[in-house]
Amino acid sequence: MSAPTLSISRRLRGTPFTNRVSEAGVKGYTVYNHMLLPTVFESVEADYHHLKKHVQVWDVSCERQIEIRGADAARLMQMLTPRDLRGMTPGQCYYVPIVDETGGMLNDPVALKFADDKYYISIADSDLLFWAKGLAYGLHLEVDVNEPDVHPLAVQGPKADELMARVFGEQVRDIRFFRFHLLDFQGNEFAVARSGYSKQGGYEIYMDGAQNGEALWDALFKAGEDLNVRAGCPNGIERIEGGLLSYGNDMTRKNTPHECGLGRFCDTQTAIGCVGRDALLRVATEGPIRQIRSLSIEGDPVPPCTDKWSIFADGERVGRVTSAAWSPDFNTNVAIGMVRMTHWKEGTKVEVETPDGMRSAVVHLKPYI
Ligand code: THG
Repeated sequence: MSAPTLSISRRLRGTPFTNRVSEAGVKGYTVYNHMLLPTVFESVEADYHHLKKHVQVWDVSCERQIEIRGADAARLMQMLTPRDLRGMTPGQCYYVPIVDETGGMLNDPVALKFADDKYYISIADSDLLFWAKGLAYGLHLEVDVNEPDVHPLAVQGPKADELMARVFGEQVRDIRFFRFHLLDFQGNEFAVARSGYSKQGGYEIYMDGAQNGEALWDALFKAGEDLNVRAGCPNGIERIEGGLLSYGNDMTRKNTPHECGLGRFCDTQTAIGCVGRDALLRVATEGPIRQIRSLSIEGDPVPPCTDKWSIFADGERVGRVTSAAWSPDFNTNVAIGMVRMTHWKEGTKVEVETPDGMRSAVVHLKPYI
C-alpha cells in the first residue's frame, strides 16, 4: 500500500519559499494554519542530528502573523492574554497564552511589540484572527486587525549566529533572547528575532513581502555553504526532548494554561481586562489537577502518536500521552502528556498503552534539555 498524498489547492496555501523547499527535496508536509509546513527532508532522525550540529533554514511561513494596529492596540492585546503586558517594550517578544472566557487555551503564540499602536501575534495552529476581529468589532475598538504579507523564516542550530552575521551583519549577535531588531536585507527592513521552535538557538526573520522569498533563501544558502547549511523544519524529536508544546497536539481549548505548565505566563491578578480572568483566578487559586509532563517510554521505538495514548497506574487511567518519538541522543522514547496530580511527581512509574502494546514509562518534571 502506498501512502496517500496530500492534494494541494489554493485553500492549502503555499509560501514564498515553497519552490526552494521543494528543490531542497522536502519529503513530507503537514498543514498548519491552512498552509504547508515541511516535516521531513532527509529523515526525521538525520534532520535531528544535523539540526543539533550545524544550521538549518526553516520555512515557517505558517506561523501566520496577526497585525494589530491603532489607538486601542495595547488594550486589545491585554484582552487577548492573561500575561501582564504593561512591561512590554518595543523590540520585545512575549510567549503569550491566549484563552477564551472559560480559561480554555485558544492558541499559544509569540507576540511582538513594535510600538504602542502596533503589535504582531505569531500564531500557532488555530484561527485566532477571527477571535481577535470579533473582540475588536464587538467592543468597537479603534484597531485594524489583519493578516499582513509577512512570512517567518527560521535559522536554527549552533551555527545560526555565524550564518546570520554573514547575511545581516555582526549586529545580529547583540539581539537578546526573545528580542528583535529591525535589520536591512537588500533595501528591505525585516524584524529579526532571537527565537524559534527549537532548543538549539537561532533566529526568526519576519520577511515582509512575499517577493523577497527566493532572494532571502538563496542569500542564506550561499553564505552558509561551508557551514553545511541545509533546509530543515521543526523537528518532531528535538521539540519533544525540549518540551516545546504543540497547540492541537499537546493542548486544546479543553485545557487551561495552568494545566499546560504555562501558569508562569499568567498574571491574572494584574492583567486587567483579559478575557477569562474570572475563570483563571479560580484556576490559579485552586491549582490544576492535571498537568503537562515529559515522559520517557521504555523499549523499542514507538510508532508516531497520531491519537492519544492512555497512561495507566494500578489499572486506572491517570493521563494521556499526546506526542512521542524515539530519541537517538537519550536512547529512549521521549514523550509529552497530561498527567493527573496523583502521578505527576518526578520519577513516578506508569504504563502507556501504545499501538504496539503496554510499555513501562517514567514521568519527569523537566524536559530532557
Ligand atoms: N515562533 C514564532 N511563532 C510561532 C512559534 C515560534 N508560532 C507558532 C508556535 N511556534 C507557537 N508556540 C510556541 C511554543 C514555544 C515557544 C514559542 C512558540 C518558545 N518557548 C520557549 C520555551 O518554552 O523554552 C521560550 C518561552 C519563554 O521563556 O518566553 O519559544 O516558535 N515566531
